[in-house]
Amino acid sequence: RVPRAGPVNLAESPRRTGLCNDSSMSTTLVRGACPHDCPDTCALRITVLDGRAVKVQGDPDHPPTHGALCTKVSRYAERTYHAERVLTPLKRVGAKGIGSFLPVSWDEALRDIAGRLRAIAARDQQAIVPYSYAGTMGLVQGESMAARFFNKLGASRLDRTICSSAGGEALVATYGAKIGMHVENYARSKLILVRGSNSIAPKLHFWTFAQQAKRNGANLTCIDPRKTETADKCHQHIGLLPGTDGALALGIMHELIVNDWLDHDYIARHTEGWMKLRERALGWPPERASATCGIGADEVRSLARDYGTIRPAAIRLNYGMQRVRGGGNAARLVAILPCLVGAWRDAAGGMLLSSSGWFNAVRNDSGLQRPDLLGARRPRIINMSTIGDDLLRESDAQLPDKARFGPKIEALLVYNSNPVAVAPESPKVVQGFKREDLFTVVLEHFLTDTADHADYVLPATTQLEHLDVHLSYGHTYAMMNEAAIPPLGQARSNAQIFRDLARHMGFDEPCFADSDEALARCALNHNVDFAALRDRGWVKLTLPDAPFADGGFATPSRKCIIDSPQFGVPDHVPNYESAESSPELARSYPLAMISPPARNFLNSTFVNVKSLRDIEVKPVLEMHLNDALARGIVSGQRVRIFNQRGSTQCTRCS
Ligand SMILES: Nc1nc2c(c(=O)[nH]1)N[C@H]1C(S)=C(S)[C@@H](COP(=O)(O)OP(=O)(O)OC[C@H]3O[C@@H](n4cnc5c(=O)[nH]c(N)nc54)[C@H](O)[C@@H]3O)O[C@H]1N2
Ligand SMILES: Nc1nc2c(c(=O)[nH]1)N[C@H]1C(S)=C(S)[C@@H](COP(=O)(O)OP(=O)(O)OC[C@H]3O[C@@H](n4cnc5c(=O)[nH]c(N)nc54)[C@H](O)[C@@H]3O)O[C@H]1N2
Ligand SMILES: [Mo]
Repeated sequence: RVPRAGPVNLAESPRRTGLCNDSSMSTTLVRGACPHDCPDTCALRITVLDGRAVKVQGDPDHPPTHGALCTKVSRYAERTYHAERVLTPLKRVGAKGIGSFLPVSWDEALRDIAGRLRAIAARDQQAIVPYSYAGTMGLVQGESMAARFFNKLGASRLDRTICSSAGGEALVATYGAKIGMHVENYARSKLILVRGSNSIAPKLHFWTFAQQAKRNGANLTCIDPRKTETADKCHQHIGLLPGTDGALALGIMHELIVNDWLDHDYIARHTEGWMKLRERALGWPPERASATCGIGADEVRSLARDYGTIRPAAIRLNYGMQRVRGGGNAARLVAILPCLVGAWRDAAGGMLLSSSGWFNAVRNDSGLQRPDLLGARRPRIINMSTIGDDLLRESDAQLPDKARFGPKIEALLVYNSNPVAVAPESPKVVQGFKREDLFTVVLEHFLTDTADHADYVLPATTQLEHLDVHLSYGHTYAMMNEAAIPPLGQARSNAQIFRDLARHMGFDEPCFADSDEALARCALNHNVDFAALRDRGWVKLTLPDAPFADGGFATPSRKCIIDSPQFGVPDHVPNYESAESSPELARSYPLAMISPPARNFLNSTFVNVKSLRDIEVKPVLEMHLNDALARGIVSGQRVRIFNQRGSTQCTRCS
């Protein structure tokens, strides 16, 4: 008999059901999915002992997860049972921002919130704004009941632009959708260019495949301004200046043309508009690319030689490189490269930025989100990245139609996001959230910087406490997340909270009564067998191994679009405030700064988990030794990082 508190032998537990009971050990093994904003979307196995989740592990049977989790998510139970969890509805008693609240009943909170929203909606529904992102990427606890609620209400819509819009648009313009290689196939590549992606830190699962390839003799090159942990483990590191990936791609194209390393047959049959780009690329000899990118001309030449001659050649692109002014153009140029050399002919060749578009065939967004509830109304769209400015805007009804913002924002409902910590131009965001005439409701696990500014904080369940269905932007499996434990305290799932709010608002369409399970069943169409998904925990999409070996992109012509009707031929577009675009400013502020994610946090999530905080210790600045010496800055010294727009403080690490 296994001791009750002892380790659970996963290998001996039944695997075939979503919920596996083994009463002799009083343990349950539950299938889950990692909810976080990361391409890996791991399959989880949660061990529940006497009703308490004691262990969160990676599922060894799910190929992309292969039994491994990142440090953060392996501590997910520590986060769920954290002493600071918000477990009752809270009502503000002090000034906005200080986080002073008193517990209230659900009934009181819901009645009061519904009353406030009804009063605002009676003036203008668009004065109410939802604010959400990818705190959970679940289809049920993301935009399901919440979307129905806001559609019925006629609230402003939110454009969710904070992370990946430029790269996503680039893929859609080039391939017709956000589609790419199967991540597993990198294991068989012979050349891998890791571009704008610190693969070891945020998404260790791609890295496992890259390492397999490396053991089989593949050449790994990291293209990143920073010498990351990933760069250290690649054969080559190309340390280009931030925002110059487009110039590097053009320089590579130049070399592919003059050395005739092009796949003319693939270009002729599967691309549109190459001749125009060819002409542009001929203006980018390695010397010009090297001057723009701040690297050696030889580096451009040897990179082009590798890319033009080694097969299979794969590119792993990530969102790090598209958060600059020319990011969309650069992502398009990189996405065109595999078509020029015919890399797509191999299953282990091509590129991957996002795989989320493969799921377009199985999603049922209109059934889940019910845009029909809007009727003929077309509410304005608020860009989540400008929320600071927008919260500070007055109504401008006197302006001509086109310039109009519409009604002043009077209410914000925040879920799955922490805008006060993550939205750009924080001082404005904070000032906006502090407005006494703004009514703010935050659905949260913790008193985040945003929750501190709320009128009501509503306790939300974590991934261990609710049911959900997940897709991925890094692999091609649909995933199931079963509730492993009952909700803690008075926590309710996001979907439940919006269901309750809908009832209090008097929304009586039957769709507002759908349970979380009904929403999960509705999220995917008949192309996914829900019973199989539940049974196994995941279902792999049926896709060809080498999806574009013979063209077949998702564009109307089935070709890769180089000359886009909407955007023309892609070009290198210099970054704002770079030496190229504003030499004056660049003289005053000659250093470029980028802020990649912390390895042990997930954006602002997990920052309060002590074991992870202990690893991160404090925010650090990494800088080149020469730049530090020139300024007399030594290791461990506190430094101020500033430009004309703001400043922050960090400790310089070695
Ligand atoms: N541990 C951890 N993992 C995470 C996250 C986290 O916060 N922590 N966040 C998650 C989220 S939301 C996202 S979007 C992804 C982000 O993960 P990625 O998409 O990989 O993006 P970043 O980590 O922001 O940047 C990756 C690398 O891009 C480099 N980079 C910056 N600018 C440029 C450039 O102009 N050109 C090139 N070539 N490289 C550049 C940075 O130095 C960095 O090493 O990670 C997810 N995973
Ligand atoms: N300072 C800073 N700013 C950033 C980034 C950064 O790393 N640092 N990263 C940038 C990027 S790439 C992105 S994608 C965005 C990310 O911005 P956000 O999507 O806002 O990400 P997080 O900061 O992780 O905040 C997510 C919040 O959702 C909550 N949450 C998680 N699950 C649930 C749930 O089931 N229900 C409810 N109600 N809440 C839940 C978490 O507790 C957390 O507070 O930020 C961008 N801005
Ligand atoms: Mo992100």
